[in-house]
Amino acid sequence: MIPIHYSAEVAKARATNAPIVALESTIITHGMPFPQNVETARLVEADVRAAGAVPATIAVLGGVLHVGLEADELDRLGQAQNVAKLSRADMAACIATGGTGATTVAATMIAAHLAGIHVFATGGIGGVHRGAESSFDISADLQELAQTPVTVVAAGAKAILDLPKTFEVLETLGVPVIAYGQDMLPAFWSATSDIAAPLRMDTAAEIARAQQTRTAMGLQGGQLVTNPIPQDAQIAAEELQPIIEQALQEAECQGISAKAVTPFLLGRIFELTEGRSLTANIALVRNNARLAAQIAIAMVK
Ligand code: PSU
Ligand code: MN
Repeated sequence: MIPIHYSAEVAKARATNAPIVALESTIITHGMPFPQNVETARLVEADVRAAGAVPATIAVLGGVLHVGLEADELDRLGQAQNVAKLSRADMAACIATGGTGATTVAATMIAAHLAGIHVFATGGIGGVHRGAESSFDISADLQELAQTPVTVVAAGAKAILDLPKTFEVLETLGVPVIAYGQDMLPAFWSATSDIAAPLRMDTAAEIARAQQTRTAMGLQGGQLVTNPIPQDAQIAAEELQPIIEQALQEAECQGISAKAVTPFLLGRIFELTEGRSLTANIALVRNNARLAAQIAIAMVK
């Protein structure tokens, strides 16, 4: 096993078998502007604590995998320039070469599993991009859900993606997609979509039991829990649609590709909505952190 550096709080939680919620760092470095990124990361950690669990924000700092960041480490990461965006393909190389990188959903799941953490909260997972039939751009997050046993709580897949194709691929990969408390899947900035949820669960205890049952059956992989953004924080899909179209067109004109696509789109949508997309994004991540804490608590019971 590679060495893992635990924050003081996470080390204590591990020693006492307290519930832990993993949190990713790409949302901090590539998903939100400074200073709202650091403020949000702190709020999300506080939400996990207030709900009775311990937050473990994950990143690679100077070649060392950190599970749980101290306050000063989080501050520095939130302001650092040129931080790598790490997924399954590049996390080991970053560690081996002494680099610093932020973990995406895929890389955070890998790290959480290495650290024995079963639940992880984020904003929205990556998925199948629009136009994937020619670009082949499908996030490594989807494959990770199929192989690593971590329950990921998100507000769905980001609405910049092709949502029907994203959920088709998840079904093909055998990933349980659970809507929390409603019949339809949420769509990140909007609480609902016109896609029926494959599974619905109304309690954290059921979600915890479902993951534990998969593991007991010897089934690989995690589950995606889609948690709708709170009603008062959502942005209507009809309102966002033209803005998403514009951002996508600009990305194409400017030749944005590979890892740069998602950060570019989120950044442009932030500008085009005059910050409202970020306000909604913050509300949904916090909401996901609270549900993830309840699931982590149910898992240790
Ligand atoms: N959730 C957010 N904002 C983000 C992300 C998630 O609210 O920026 C990040 C996650 O790290 C996710 C990544 O894994 O976006 C997807 O990137 P890509 O599409 O390149 O796989
Ligand atoms: Mn991609």
